[in-house]
Amino acid sequence: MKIAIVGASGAVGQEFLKILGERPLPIDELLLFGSQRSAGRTYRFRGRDLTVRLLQHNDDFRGVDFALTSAGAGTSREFAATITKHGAVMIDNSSAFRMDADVPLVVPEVNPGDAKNAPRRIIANPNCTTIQMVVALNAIERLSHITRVHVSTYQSASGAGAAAMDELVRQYAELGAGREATVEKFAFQLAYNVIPHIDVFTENDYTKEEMKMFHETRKIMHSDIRVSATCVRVPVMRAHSESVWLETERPVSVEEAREAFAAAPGVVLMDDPARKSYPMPLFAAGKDPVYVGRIRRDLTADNGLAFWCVSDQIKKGAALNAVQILETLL
Ligand code: 11C
Repeated sequence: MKIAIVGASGAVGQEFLKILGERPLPIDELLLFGSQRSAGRTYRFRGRDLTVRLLQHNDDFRGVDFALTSAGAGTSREFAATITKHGAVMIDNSSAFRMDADVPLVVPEVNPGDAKNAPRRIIANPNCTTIQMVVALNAIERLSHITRVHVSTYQSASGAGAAAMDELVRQYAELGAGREATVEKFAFQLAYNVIPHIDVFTENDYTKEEMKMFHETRKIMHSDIRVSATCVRVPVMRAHSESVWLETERPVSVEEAREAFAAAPGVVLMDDPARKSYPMPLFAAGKDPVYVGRIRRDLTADNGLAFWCVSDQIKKGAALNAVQILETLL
């Protein structure tokens, strides 16, 4: 099997390399692609040094079976035809094609069957906030249809990329040294702050990030579910947290919900508040699962439940989910 990574030097690209190296996939050849800035760099994979090639409109993808792409929506749009023209399946981490009717949007724990119907040979990886939420919601949906969700997110710097992670570290260092924090990747200083603004604002005053949670959740779950989100950047390095409130058609007890989460694929239940057992981003960083805890009855609606979930944004929120899509196809 021949695999390509597009955007190899980015935070998600580097995670692709790591995950592909760890999993028992029959990879005969791995090609790395990047921009002018990263072309020529070398990365180690399974004991060999691989050099990043410049992504160009040529025949470099001839013979490639799967291309894992994470270089931004603009690059995905520009290069989709070049990547797929010789038969490669493009598993795309960007938002470029997610809502296209002929492009499946897949979270393997929820809708693995959708991956098989990709007429353009493009499969989209959802937004990280959506992925971790639907993995958890799917457990409850099996008990009773979820009609609506309110969610507030606590999103790590990693969602804005490797340079943003560096910026957060630098801001704490600058402030600690008595200097002003440099702000480049975020709308404001993130150190010692939270910013209720991710991606651009849309006409209805929600941000694009918040509307992704509305639309992507419906497509993945094949559901009329409505999601009202507030997405917030917090000074955390690489795992996103979400405070989720949901309403089901029939009441679901906390005990039923706990059992469902415990049995759900991709979920680890961590819900023993008396022993201070609940998920936190510091400890979810670098791990695969979606951790769920703080499960409780909603106090305002008979059919309401509340919970808290945490997952590594670069892993399940991006690279791991894409590799799992590839594994689903194999
Ligand atoms: C963030 N969720 O945390 C974003 C990053 O549509 O793939 C991923 C954006 C996307 O900033």
